[in-house]
Amino acid sequence: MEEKVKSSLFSAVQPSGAVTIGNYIGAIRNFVKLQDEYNCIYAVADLHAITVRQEPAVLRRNTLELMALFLACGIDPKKCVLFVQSHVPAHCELAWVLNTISYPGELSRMTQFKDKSAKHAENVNMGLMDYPVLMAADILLYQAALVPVGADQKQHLELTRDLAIRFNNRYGQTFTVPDGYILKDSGARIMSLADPSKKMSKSDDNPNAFVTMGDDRDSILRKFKRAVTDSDSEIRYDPENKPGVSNLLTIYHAFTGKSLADSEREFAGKGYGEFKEAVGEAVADALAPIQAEKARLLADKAYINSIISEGDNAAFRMARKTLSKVYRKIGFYSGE
Ligand code: AQP
Repeated sequence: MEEKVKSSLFSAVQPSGAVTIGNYIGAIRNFVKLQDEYNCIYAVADLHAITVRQEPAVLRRNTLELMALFLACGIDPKKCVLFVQSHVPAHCELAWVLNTISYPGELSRMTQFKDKSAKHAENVNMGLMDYPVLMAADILLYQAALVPVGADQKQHLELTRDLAIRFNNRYGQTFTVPDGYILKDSGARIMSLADPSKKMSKSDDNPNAFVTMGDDRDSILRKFKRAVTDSDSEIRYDPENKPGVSNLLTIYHAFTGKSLADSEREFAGKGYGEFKEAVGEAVADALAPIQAEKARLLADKAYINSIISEGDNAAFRMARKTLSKVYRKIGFYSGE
């Protein structure tokens, strides 16, 4: 029987802080769902993380922790390629080539560049502006047909497509032009608990704005208790008029699997206090086994290092193949 060729899919998470439940709901838990159906390539994006100033020891620790979290959440290294971005030099090499077909105008228009430049006004560096070109290199190196990203990364994916098409038009068919992959029910954009008009971010200055995957039960309950809601008392999913309550309902739905409508019914007539406590309990219950597994894995650093090393090697080979093709197409002398 003819075996169906699986499409390739690439995604990455930055080790730029403690991973939040936003990263989990929007990205990591979907990575797990996709691993049987696609050739999945997942990276810890440390090259991206340094576009914002990082403490070296913390960056190193966050990289290991993120790898352990990927594994604890159920990403299976036998099914996926799991690696550290800076260990595969082709990412920087292809980004350089793509820079020569990218324009400052299109990069300075990116919402994330504008947001992060405003937030890190003391460190508006070229890497921050070039972030989407490196992201394009990440995706195109693996000829990924699909990229599962949260709604916040859509604009960057659009640029990746533009660069792939621009390169292919100039040098002949080289890159697969990727599509965004929005899983049914995964469009969720988790918002800040302190300001539900902003997305939840691991680098938020206010630690009450986010819940990390490593927070203990007491911190989780406390953060949900303080979550901003509204002066009304109805528990109803209505993101426009009730963004705080809707965000909590989305989180409850994501961690319990109960539909939004069932969740609304469950809390009908109940107060915000009781509702927030139930959301906190549901999140703490869901995170407990992941936290225990992560701690178990971190106690065996040699095992995590062996997974990284295998993933690095596999990624290196795949990336090299595309990069060699690119170098040939643009006319770099190979000595042959
Ligand atoms: N709040 C969110 N809701 C849903 N999905 C989210 N993602 C991030 N925040 C949310 C998704 O997580 C993946 C990894 O993101 P990243 O670490 O590469 O960068 P990011 O999008 O910039 O995430 P953060 O938490 O906001 O990091 P910092 O604060 O360092 O910039 C992506 O697929 C993203 O869509």
